[in-house]
Amino acid sequence: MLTKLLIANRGEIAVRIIRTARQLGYRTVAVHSAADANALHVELADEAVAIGPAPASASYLSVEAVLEAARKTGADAIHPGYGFLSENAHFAVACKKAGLVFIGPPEAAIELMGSKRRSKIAMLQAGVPCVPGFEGDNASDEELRAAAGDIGYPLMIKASAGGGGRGMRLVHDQKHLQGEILRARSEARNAFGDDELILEKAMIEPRHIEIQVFADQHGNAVYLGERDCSIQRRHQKVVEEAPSPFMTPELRQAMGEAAVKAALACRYEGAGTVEFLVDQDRNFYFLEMNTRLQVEHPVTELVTGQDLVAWQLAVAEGEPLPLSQDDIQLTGHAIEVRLYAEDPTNGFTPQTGTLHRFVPAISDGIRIDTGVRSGDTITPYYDPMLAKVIAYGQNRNEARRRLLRALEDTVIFGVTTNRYFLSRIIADQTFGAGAATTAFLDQAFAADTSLAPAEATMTEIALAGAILSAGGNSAAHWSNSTSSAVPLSFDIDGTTCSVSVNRRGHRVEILRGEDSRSLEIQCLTETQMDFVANDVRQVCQYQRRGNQLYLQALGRSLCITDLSHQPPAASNKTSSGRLLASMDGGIVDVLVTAGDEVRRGDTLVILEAMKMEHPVKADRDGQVGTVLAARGDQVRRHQLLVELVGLEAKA
Ligand code: MV4
Repeated sequence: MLTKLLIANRGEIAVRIIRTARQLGYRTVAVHSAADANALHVELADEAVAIGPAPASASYLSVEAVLEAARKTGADAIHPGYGFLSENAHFAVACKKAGLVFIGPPEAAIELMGSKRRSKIAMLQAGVPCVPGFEGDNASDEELRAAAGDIGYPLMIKASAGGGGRGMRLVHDQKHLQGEILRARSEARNAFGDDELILEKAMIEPRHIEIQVFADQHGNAVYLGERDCSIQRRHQKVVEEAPSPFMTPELRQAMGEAAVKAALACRYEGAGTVEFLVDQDRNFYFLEMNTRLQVEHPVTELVTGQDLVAWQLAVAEGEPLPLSQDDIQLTGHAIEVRLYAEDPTNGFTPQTGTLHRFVPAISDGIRIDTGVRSGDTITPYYDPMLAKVIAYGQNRNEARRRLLRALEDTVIFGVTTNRYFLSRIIADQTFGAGAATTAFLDQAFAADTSLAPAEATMTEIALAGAILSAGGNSAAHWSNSTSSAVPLSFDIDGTTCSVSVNRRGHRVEILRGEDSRSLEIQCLTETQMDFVANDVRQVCQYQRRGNQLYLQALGRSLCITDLSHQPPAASNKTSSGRLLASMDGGIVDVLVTAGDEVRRGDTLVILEAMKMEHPVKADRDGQVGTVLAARGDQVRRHQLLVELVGLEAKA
């Protein structure tokens, strides 16, 4: 019986594996690079071992460092997750040599499926339909040219050692063949150290549908339905769903049985995914087999009700598969999107920075697998995936609706993400009709309007103006008295705005040139504003950090920089050290006691008035002398609440 599992991975998949392992009673060991010392997966594991510096090559990809961590902690099994060492046959062998159970298939299966040429030959022998092509052993340019004549055009040149779209070139006609062969060869040599090439008939606008298979150590193998992964960007899957909207029960059975044949043909054990291309006439062709648990496995878990990591551990323990083929039922629909720290408006470049606030929108039918939390630094060392947002529904539209809402409601402040791009895909009509093929993003998706939101609307500008004009200490500004117009200028996602803000009690009017908007502020806390605009009550989330305002409203996330150079509250006024109630109200909370050291800007007391919370902040550094307020007190305007001592208060 295995008792201690080392997870040789990071981020959301490490967190996810630890979650199941703990539920099943395993002790867990995390490994981490120097950059991940405070990462969530490290905190959740029972033990954690630093295995090297930030670069993956010196940490998560270091076989020696991972095995040393297993030895040090007495782990008896290693789960590789996906990526990193998960499909490295040498690593699987090294684990076994070290007396460790590798949670994955036998190295022979990893080895075979790592070669497009050899795996295709094995599949053809097993009776699995493959894309028509040529798989000569280390074929020369001449042999490839001769074979191309038989295949016809367009055709695909693929690196045998490639995968996931790497080392693949589409050739439209004979004229370009030789040049593309030379380029494919050198690309393969550089990327994989192996320049063997195969040829395939190119399928036009196929769907990418993959079958989840599982096999145990007793010769059993089953399929657990399919996942449609046709929406890809440069061979990166963007949206995955189960079941496929293109599937029929007959096709599912035929593809499932072919996938099981593939698994049995290579004496597979554990979780595997057989990828197929499916044409418009529902003919399907073997593409490749992934010998790991895939990123997108949660959609299968949701429609089958099975925990695939639990299955992996059961199979590794030598147990038979938990279910027979007849026991496996598909219910409902699940759709997953990958939330990335990348900027769709700038070539999807990876983004780094501090995730000031990250609040996943967990709700009915929503699962969010993440390895990050508020305050984390997003570094440039690893895949910039922040989370997978997976929605489940009784049908596809319910899943779609829930996913859209979850995307809009997830609070993300501090790092640019592809959230808006994702929500445009899920809202798109072609996607909604289940008609997206692998050509969708390139052809059917209006990139210009979908990569980034349009310019900030006047309502968003008004929200920003209302919050910024509340100033650092909103209490000092939200007075009942009529105040003069407050001029503000700020940058809102690249647009510079100059506005004037008129406040009268709850009501705020924001003027920008000829444009104006009125809002009624219903409730204002440090993180949320409830407001009424055009008689419609709404809510926005926000966070102020210095002159930055992060604002999330109406499903959009905005970053505003206050350019007003307003003198910070109380910076140039004499600081009395006597903190008064700015209006009649009730004391919600007192956060300090006599003797506490405080800094200027620290919130000492929360006052509630006009259904708004108003933090009463220290107007200078000092020590709390007397606290004259207590939670629940009703206080009058200008009543003394707290008196600071220490630094010489100016007269
Ligand atoms: C193909 C293909 C069409 N014809 N092979 C291989 C790796 C996988 N990620 C994509 N692969 C494809 N192989 C033949 N013979 C179409 C794909 C394909 C694809 C190709 C280009 C752009 C996006 C794509 C998305 C899914 C599948």
